[in-house]
Amino acid sequence: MQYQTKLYASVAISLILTGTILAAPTSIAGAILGSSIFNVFSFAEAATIPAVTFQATDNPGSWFECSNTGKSSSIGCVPQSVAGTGEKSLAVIAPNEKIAFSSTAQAATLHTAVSLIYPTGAKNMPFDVDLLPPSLGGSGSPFVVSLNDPGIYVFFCDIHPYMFATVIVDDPKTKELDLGKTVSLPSVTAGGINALPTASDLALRLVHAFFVITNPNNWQNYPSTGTASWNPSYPPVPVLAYDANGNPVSVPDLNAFMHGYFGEPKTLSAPTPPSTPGVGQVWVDTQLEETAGKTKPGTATAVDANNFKVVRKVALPSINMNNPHNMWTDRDQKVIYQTQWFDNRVTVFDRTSGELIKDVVVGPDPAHVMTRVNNDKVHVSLNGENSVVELEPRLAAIDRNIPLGSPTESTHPHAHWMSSNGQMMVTPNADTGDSTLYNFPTDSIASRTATGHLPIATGMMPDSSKYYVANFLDSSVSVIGIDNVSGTPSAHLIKNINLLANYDPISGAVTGPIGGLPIQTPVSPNGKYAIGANTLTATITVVDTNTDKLVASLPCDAGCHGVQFGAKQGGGYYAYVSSKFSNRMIVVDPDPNHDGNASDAAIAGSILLTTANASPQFKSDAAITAYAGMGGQGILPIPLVYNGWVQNLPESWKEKLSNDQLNPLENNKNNSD
Ligand SMILES: [Cu+2]
Repeated sequence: MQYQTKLYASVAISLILTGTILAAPTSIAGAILGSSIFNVFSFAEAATIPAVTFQATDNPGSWFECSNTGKSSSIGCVPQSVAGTGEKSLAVIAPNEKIAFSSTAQAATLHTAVSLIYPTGAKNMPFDVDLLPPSLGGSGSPFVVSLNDPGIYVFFCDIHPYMFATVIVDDPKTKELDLGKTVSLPSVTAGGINALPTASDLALRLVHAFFVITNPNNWQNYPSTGTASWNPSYPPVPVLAYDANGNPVSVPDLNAFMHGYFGEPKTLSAPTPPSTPGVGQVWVDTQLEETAGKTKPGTATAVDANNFKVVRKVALPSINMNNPHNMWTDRDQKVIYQTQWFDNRVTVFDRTSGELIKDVVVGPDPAHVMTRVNNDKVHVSLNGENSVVELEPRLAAIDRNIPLGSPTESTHPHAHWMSSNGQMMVTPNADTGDSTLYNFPTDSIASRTATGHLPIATGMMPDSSKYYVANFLDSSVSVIGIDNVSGTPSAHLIKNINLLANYDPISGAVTGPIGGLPIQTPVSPNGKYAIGANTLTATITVVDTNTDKLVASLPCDAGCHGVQFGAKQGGGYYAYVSSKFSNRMIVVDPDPNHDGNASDAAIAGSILLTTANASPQFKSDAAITAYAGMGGQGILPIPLVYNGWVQNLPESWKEKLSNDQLNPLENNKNNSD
């Protein structure tokens, strides 16, 4: 009963608060209300044995690992010989059989099971349930749901939105595997899609993304010299889909079809670093890299920005560091704050020696971390909860939990941003579809602004006049204005930028820059442009902050995820971009001709994140055992060059920066005069 109560409460609250019912087309609101609130999963159903169970894990790729737990009259978990070696999150069952989601094995924190894609009108869809492990008080009983209608279903964790499981409910009457006629994606593009043909470009891109994400053998492994082939594998099985006119499209061999459609195999060339160096270091969380001495994945990798060589990897085997996701540093740039996203801890280690200073339990799914410029306190978002935790510098003590909504809500904040004067914080509330503006001088919520579905990351202007929120499931960016920045602030929505306006989801035609499933979107320190990483389209988007228009997109890698700005030697900035399912980091020069306009943004180079690119001084606290250089997520260039932080740097760092880098806001003012 707990699941249901929680589900209905959270759905109802989110709809009321965000105005989703009013904003969404009637059909989608109807679908949400009709299925999620009123179609109760009965206890009779829950009591019967599921054909397959997806267990939440911390393991790269197989985050929802399939096991056969009943007798399916179809295939059940698709064996590796068919699914592709490494693919463990795919099942085929017969109509009216059940599946389950469980979190009783190794998961250390809260995950969720949410229906993302399902046959239009399918019974029991959509749903959104919490999977709390017994170690955190979970009941231990799985969530069971009956899949009655043939077609393709994709489920995910909406805290870690690349934990995927796919189930095909196969109609025994056809000789192929049935993807169904159309699928609902209530919120994958702005406005939602309620009847996407299964033989459409968007459906194929999503199928492609699933097989790349969930199978580590399908990740992009760049070589250190020469070229390598990227050849993702798909099940070589016959499938039946339907085009936009409702006509059946029979594909005799999915593997051959996908290779033809996406032009695979592709050639990956050895990364070539930028010709102009950066300043200092660039840290990147290689969150999926596995090492000796611990059971959990993830390292933090440091790159020397002078020569773009890997100088350190920090795995912290002594604390079994679990999925390190995002980092920040202190005023002196001496320590690294490190969140453990699949756990409940935040950690601080010495930036120079890599040695652990402290490991602190803060709460479920710590996602992002930033400091406040006025007091150097540390702020960590609890992605599985409702608050941002404030800690003393170096994590010396936990000061308080800052609530982002009412006590009955679960806002699930992911990547917050702090204002350059240290007085405000903005959060993307993934579960309530809005953004909280918090005012520190009064210690209160100044306002909440509705965004799109699953807002995941924020980035703020250097003068705090407005901020950007990436809406993951809508493929849009909300631009939110802040009034009265220095007094009692309040926020209002300026506009939503549709990142897929230049894309036809049926034909796949692309007529301009695009971004699908956006994640991080920081604003440049001089306030000229916001650079976004987009995981579905594998593109880097450039938004001009003058016009708030999408002006360019550049190619990225599979699972394009993190962006941060660092100083370019001699002036200007680099945007460093990480990708989860690639072993390299891309370096973007957002404004090569220094005219303040980023429509000519270009890729300056890329950096291999494995020890094949190590400097002679390379050090590590553990040997890499698998997925070398993979999992790029949080990025942290040292020194911090954002307005507010750059002024607090020690002299030894300041002297490495140019005048415009030291005074980003002044420079901004001059340029716009
Ligand atoms: Cu999760």
